[in-house]
Order: sequence, then structure tokens, then C-alpha cells
Amino acid sequence: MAAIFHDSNGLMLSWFRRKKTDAPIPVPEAVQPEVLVPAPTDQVLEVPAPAPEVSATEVPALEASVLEPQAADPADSTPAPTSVEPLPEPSRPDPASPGKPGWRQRITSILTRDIAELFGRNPILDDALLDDIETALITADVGVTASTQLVESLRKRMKAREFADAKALLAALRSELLALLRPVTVPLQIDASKKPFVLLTIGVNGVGKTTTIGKLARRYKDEGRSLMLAAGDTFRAAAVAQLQAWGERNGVAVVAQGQNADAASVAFDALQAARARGTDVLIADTAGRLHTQGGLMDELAKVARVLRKLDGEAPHEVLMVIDGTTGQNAINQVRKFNEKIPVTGLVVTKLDGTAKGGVVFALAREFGIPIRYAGIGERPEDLRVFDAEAFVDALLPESLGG
Ligand SMILES: Nc1nc2c(ncn2[C@@H]2O[C@H](COP(=O)(O)OP(=O)(O)OP(=O)(O)O)[C@@H](O)[C@H]2O)c(=O)[nH]1
Ligand SMILES: [Mg+2]
Repeated sequence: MAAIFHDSNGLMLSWFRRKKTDAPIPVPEAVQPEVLVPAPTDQVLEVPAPAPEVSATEVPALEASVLEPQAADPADSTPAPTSVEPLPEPSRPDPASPGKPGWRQRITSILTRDIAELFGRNPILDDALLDDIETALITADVGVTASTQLVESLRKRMKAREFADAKALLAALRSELLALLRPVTVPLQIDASKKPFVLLTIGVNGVGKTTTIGKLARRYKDEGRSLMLAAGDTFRAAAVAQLQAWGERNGVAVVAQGQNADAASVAFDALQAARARGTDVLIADTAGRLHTQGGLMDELAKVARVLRKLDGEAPHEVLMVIDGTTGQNAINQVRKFNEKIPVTGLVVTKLDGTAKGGVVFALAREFGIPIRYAGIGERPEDLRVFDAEAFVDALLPESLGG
């Protein structure tokens, strides 16, 4: 159930606890803040930092933008949040879930099909074969520059008679693809000395930011970290409700101010609250925006600036979420967002939903920004730490070489 309470800063928090089907509804104690803040009694709670000097234009007063509990006033004319799509159910045991084989079963790319077709014909090693490989790579969104470079390297090696047969050529292609991804295969390390470690998620509309936050909440919770989420997408009431639903599912507190609040103010509140509670990780959501919308892009820089008023190093990770089905447009998106706020990590989502997947290579080649996670489905467990080998293996299984 969700409880709404105010902390010492007058900030409204909703705290969700996992439903236990037969347990009585714990109404009275759920609103006791001391129950909701599970700090050991012998541990001194971090005193909230004194309010920094932030200009009124940058951080609006909290009272002005606090989300009212939905049940507070039935006569309130504010429209109720629009309906939120039901969250995907956690999976039943599924062969696609555990370990690396999950990648192969979820990622079904035309690259696999095209290369299988080429190599299934037991081809002779000639320029025509290399041209066909290049076409297959470009078709799968690897990008013209990366594809040309890859194939030129193979051509040189072929001319030097390095490959005894097609199988050897395919092995070389696999290892070249892997070499492209290795430098960006750098998992996100949560620095435990940062309390909280602040993750800011950014990206264009509908790429999977909020879903990724939900999945991350699940992951970090399972790792035993304490968490808080900030509902920084204040454009739509449904966006706040969507994050709260993920919070409820994972038993994680969500700081929200409701629709039309200032996103930077929500982030600021949340960081203050997370600090006061000694929370390990704070993940802030933001509204989707097009990289071409100048004003909205400036808002992201403002969110980071306001966070830095409390913690000079925050956000510790700026996680840009990319829809893997976007194709080459992803390059432009990253370039534009990175100009506004330096991106420190990428999440590529919907790799299960794209027939291509090659944009991962194009991104790696173009920016060298670490790819932290891959989204391979809609369920909470469908977020994987990016694994270059598993990814290349999913696209080009060794068996394709015959
Ligand atoms: N198949 C698949 N669907 C995904 C994945 N990640 C997210 N989605 C779906 O993508 C849709 C959009 O996800 P959201 O998390 O709402 O995207 P968002 O970036 O927060 O969207 P805005 O807040 O509107 O900008 C939802 O239907 C998700 O279930 C993924 O890895 N695979
Ligand atoms: Mg969202």
C-alpha cells in the first residue's frame, strides 16, 4: 500500500511497501515516519544539509509544488492522473531469462538472417562476399562508417590470406565487432562513498526511461541497496503515477511534486530527502524531450546544476536511454544531449523489439560512452548489464559459419 507522509522539510514522500496478500492493511503504523525510515537506532542519521543558497527562479518553494494526496479533496477540480498502463508482470520461469542464452533468444536480428544466408551457401572468399557482408551490416543499422571500416579491415586480412575458409572469416568478423564494443563494456559501479549515488536518466520520448528506472530499482534493491526515486517527469500526471507504480512494486520511496512542478525542484527535494535518510541510490526520472527542443534541453542542464548545489559531484551518473529500434537517429540524439549535459553511460532498450540492433556498434564507435545496460524486454528482470560477448553472440552465433 502507499502511504503519504511529510518529513521534517515539509516534503511529501510516498512510500510503498510490498503487498502481502493475507496481511492486514497496516494503516496506522504506515504513516509513522520512524517505521518508514529503517535506520538502526545506534546509527546517527545524517542531518539534512542546510538549505543552500539557490535562487528562487532555480528552485521554486516546496510548498508551492507539493503533490496533494489523491484522496485529500474529492471536490478538487484537478483532473485525476490519467490511467497508467499496467506494468508487465514478472516472468514465470522462462528459458530466455537466465544467463547469456537469454540474449540469443530475445535478440532476433536480420543481421543473423542475412549472414546465415551468405555463409550457408558455402561462399568463396572474394570481394563480392565482403560487399554482401557490408550491406548486411548497414541494413542492420551498424552505420555506413563503422560497416565500411569493419569490412575494409577484413578485406586487408583476406588479401593477406589470413582466412582459410568462410568460417575463419566469420570468426574474424565476430572478433572485430567485439573489439568495437569492448571499450564501451564498462559496467556502472555504484560508488558507495557517495550517499546517495545520484543517477539521472535522460532521453527522448518513449525510449524506456521510466521502465528502465523500474528495472534498476528492482536490481539495486536485490543487491541490498536502499533506494529512492524522483518523479522528475512532471509533464504528465500519468508519468508520476507510472513511476509510483514501479516504486510500489519494488517497495521503494518515490519523491513527487505532481504535474507541472519544476523538474529541478523535484530533483533537489529528492536529493535532500535521500541525504537525510542516508539512502544509497537516488534515481531521477525526467520527461522525454526531443533533442531539437532547445528550451527543454536547457532544463536538463538546470536539473544537474540544481543537484550540484547540494552535492558538487551530482549527478554521479547521467544515464541516457536509447531506443534500440531508433536506428541511426540515435547518434544525433546522443550528440545533442551530450552537448547539454555530459552523458556518462548509455542504456540501449528494446533490443528484443528491434530486427536490427546494429546501432549499438555505431554508438560505440562514434562516442565511446560506456554502455551500461541493455533492455531486452518489458518485465522487471529484462535489464541486463551490457555484455559485449553475449550481444555479439546473439547477433552472430559462431554456428553460422557452418
Ligand atoms: N520490448 C521492450 N519494450 C520496452 C523496453 N523498455 C521499455 N519498453 C517499453 O517502451 C514503452 C515506453 O517506455 P517508458 O519507460 O514509458 O518510456 P519513457 O522514456 O519513460 O517515455 P516518456 O516518459 O514518455 O518519455 C513502454 O511500453 C515500455 O514497456 C525493452 O527493453 N523492451
Ligand atoms: Mg517516462
